Amino acid sequence: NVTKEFVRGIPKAELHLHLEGTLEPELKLALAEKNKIDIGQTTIEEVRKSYQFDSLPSFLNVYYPAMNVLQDEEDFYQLAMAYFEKVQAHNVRYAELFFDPQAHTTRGVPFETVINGYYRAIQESEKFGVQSALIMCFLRDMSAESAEETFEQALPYQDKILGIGLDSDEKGNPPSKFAAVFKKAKAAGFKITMHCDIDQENSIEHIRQVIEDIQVDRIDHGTNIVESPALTQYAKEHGIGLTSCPVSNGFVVDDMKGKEILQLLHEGVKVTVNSDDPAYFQSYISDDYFTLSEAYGLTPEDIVTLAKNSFEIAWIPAEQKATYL
Ligand code: ES4
Ligand code: ZN
Repeated sequence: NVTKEFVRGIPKAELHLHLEGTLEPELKLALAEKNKIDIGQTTIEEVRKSYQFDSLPSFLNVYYPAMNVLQDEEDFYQLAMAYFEKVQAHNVRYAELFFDPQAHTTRGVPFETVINGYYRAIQESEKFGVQSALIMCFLRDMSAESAEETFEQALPYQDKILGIGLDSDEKGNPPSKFAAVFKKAKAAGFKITMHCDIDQENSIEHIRQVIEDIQVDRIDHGTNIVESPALTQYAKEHGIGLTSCPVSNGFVVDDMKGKEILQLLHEGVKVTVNSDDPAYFQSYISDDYFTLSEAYGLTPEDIVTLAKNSFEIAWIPAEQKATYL
């Protein structure tokens, strides 16, 4: 049977994690003090109490303002290093990490401050037994023009960015809104992924767009794909991975979507388990595996397949995958 120790012990890759979502209350308060930013709370308990959300918009309303405490390169470096230090115990061997440059550039923090801080940390992650890479996300509730500007800002740093993604509020912001900039990103050699959040309006149409029109390499969340046997079959045949986040799902839609995750897993679709925003959902990756397992009765084989999938759909060369599998 599946124990916490068993789940922790399995080597795994984390493929759906927002670096800004790793900001623990302790670091938030320390950076607020250092940078003289009033965040409205002064104790850990107060910060924790402010973490009340039952939907994506209510989560994002806590999430973005908190980022004000991130000001200089060292702050971004510290944030990412704290994550690597923490997930050592979870046996994370490889991590592809999202970051949101627009959440910082729009409040006056230069792009280079963000990328230099994060990149320095990922270069040092090996110290904690983790290899890592960065995925830059566009905020889909901002304009396509803003995404284009951000893409231009990223080009001089292309060697430091493995892939490009799309996150934030999906309502009214379909993948097609960003088709042009993702076409450019693909042509420039970036890997491509997009969030297709749980139970969105037009969920299946959004999933169809990312697969057929944008031709993504992966889909973040995307478990509504089970509603379309044709798209499910396509994802299976083409090895398009899904990065699901059960505990996060539980917060934003009150359903971990374990039934869908297991269905996809057993059909042979490369679905994975990830933590999304671990500081906010108080669940690091092994906890996500374990919580899902307890709620849906996963077998040890299910856990092993999920972990294997995480390396299989990672954006690393086949020779390197072989060393993890
Ligand atoms: C996010 Cl849970 C979630 N959904 C969409 N965008 C996000 N960015 C960070 N967490
Ligand atoms: Zn996410």
